[in-house]
Amino acid sequence: MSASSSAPARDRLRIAIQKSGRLADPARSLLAACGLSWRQSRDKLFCFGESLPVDLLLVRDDDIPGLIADGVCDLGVVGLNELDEQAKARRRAGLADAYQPLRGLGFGQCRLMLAVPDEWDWQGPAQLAGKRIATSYPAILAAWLQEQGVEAQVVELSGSVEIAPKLGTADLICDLVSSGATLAANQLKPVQTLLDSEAVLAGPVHALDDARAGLMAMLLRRLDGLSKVQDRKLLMFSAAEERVDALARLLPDAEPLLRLPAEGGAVRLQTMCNGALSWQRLEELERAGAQELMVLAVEKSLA
Ligand code: PRT
Ligand code: ZN
Repeated sequence: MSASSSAPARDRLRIAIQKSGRLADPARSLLAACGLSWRQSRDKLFCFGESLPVDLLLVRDDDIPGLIADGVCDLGVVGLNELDEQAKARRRAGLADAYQPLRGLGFGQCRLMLAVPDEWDWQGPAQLAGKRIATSYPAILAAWLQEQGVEAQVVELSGSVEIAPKLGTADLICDLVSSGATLAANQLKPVQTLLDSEAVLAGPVHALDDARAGLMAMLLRRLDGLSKVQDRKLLMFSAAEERVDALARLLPDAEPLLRLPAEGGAVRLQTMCNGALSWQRLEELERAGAQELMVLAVEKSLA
């Protein structure tokens, strides 16, 4: 039975986010940028939505998939690594899928990787046969080993995975890596990626069938609007008519130049650019005849 059909109808959407940790602040900022605001309760575990009927539950990231599965929360912001691990563990236990990633959120990027002692000469997965691999992601690792047709021993640890080879409790590790500094500090080197991860908005596998459905659709549309304008900049400038074609050639990655009505001989122009517009690039445009250059960040879009 789906969570939506077993739970009583609710008219407020509930989103689980990490209480503290790497994903806590970016998750809150992103939801605030979607127009949500909250009154924080005294115990600081529940934030009542003020601008919209969308409440927050502040929890440990490990609990987020289960809260969605149980219908306690409708959505959650969690690392794909955590969601995928728990989804694979459910499948191994013969349970039906209960949540899915709905949107990548563009923060919390990291990779789940195999890392071996520096002195190893890595030749590929076959080398793992009979080895002990320490990890906090036993289900993802077991599924990957099975795909590779390799039999190795999975040593499950809840933390400090990177010191396992030094302690002699494992031969290598499977852990999250972002800068690689932790591996290097422990004389380990990354050799194989099992999962590219980032924070995702996770939701139920079955559509909601009450007032929350509309709220969820609105939130997803706003998130899409934000991701569309991320890194987009509106470039405005003026130029003499005879310089316009040369300036357009300097902006091959921008949308076609839009001419705005202007007084006198100069033409007012604007275009939407992807990515950063460096000072260097603006100076180059200036040398080619652009004047009154202005770069504006784009905040929202419902295009
Ligand atoms: O208390 P709670 O259970 O909520 O938090 P937590 O301690 O379990 O999670 P937290 O806040 O550490 O991480 C939350 C999520 O952030 C993870 O599930 C990932 O999706 C994401 N994330 C992004 C990372 C990293 N980057 C990361 N580098 N999570 C952990 N790390 C650790 C990694 O395990 C290793 O110990 O950082 C170390 C490696 O970092 P580098 O930069 O040295 O490579
Ligand atoms: Zn955790």
